[in-house]
Amino acid sequence: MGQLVDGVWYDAWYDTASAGGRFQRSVTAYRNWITPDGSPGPSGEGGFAAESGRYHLYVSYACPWAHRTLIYRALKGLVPHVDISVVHPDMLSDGWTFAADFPGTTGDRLFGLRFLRELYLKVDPSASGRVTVPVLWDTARDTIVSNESAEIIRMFNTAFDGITGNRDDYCPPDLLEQIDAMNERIYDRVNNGVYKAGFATSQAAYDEAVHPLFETLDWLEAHLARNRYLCGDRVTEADWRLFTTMARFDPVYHTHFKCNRAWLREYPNLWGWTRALYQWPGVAATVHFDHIVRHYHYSHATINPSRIIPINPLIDWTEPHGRG
Ligand SMILES: N[C@@H](CCC(=O)N[C@@H](CS)C(=O)NCC(=O)O)C(=O)O
Repeated sequence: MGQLVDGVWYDAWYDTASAGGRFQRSVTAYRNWITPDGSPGPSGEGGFAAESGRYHLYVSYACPWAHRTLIYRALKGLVPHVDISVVHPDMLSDGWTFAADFPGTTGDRLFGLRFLRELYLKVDPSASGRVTVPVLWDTARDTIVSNESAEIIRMFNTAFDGITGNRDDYCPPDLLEQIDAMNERIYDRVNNGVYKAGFATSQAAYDEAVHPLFETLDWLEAHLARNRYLCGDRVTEADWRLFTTMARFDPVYHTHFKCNRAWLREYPNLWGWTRALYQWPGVAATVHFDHIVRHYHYSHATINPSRIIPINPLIDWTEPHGRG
């Protein structure tokens, strides 16, 4: 775990002391968009036209943000068009690496690099900042298109439709406002809320994160009693964004991140909804519990210095979800 400062790698854990024990997620650096014709998207610059085989996605199977992009790659028929490299689940003093001695890892399939940071340094030899997954790489311009999962899934939703013929829309214009509002509520309190609770190094910071997290899970439980999906009767982006956090809840966040007022499986509606999404065609193959459980427990030495990987509850993900 570390970061780049003027092109040099420093091995250091998150600095929470300067913020009263609070974990503060840093701002994403690359914000360009792939579009059907290469015109610029809502941020960044243009020149990234959708083409089969041109883009490469760097992911960790453990990471909930990278997981969103893998789900969209599966749902939108992008598997034959956007190839992937999968990092090793252990994120230690060198950050994410391309070591390939864990099942499912691929090494760096484009350049044979050893460390993910070397990819960032290819774009800017004096780069500063965190080296995160996912990274969407452009093999034509040899640069990073985006390392912001929220935006990668928005572009995957439509940019390649002319190539794949897949017009499934998880962000339909009539629901956009509702989806954005749902995302905002859930990002801060749940997706990032579990991290804020888990990485907190003061009681106050933990309390500030964990109560809103469970208030939101309670609210979601009631909401899903009345609604099949988060924004009504259609699966939307809001569902996929929440799903990757819920899939990790009982195996990791409950115990490792101290989000333990309740288990996900104690919420009948939320747990049924999570299973319904897990059982959605193509999704189960994107979920790799071995990477998930290994990554968090082995990498976060400040939380789990013994690096013991816990036994974990036996969870039946294939149990019928009963949600119609
Ligand atoms: N804003 C980014 C966040 C990605 C992110 O934080 N990824 C984590 C893995 S779960 C990471 O690579 N962390 C490495 C670090 O912070 O040094 C996104 O959603 O794409």
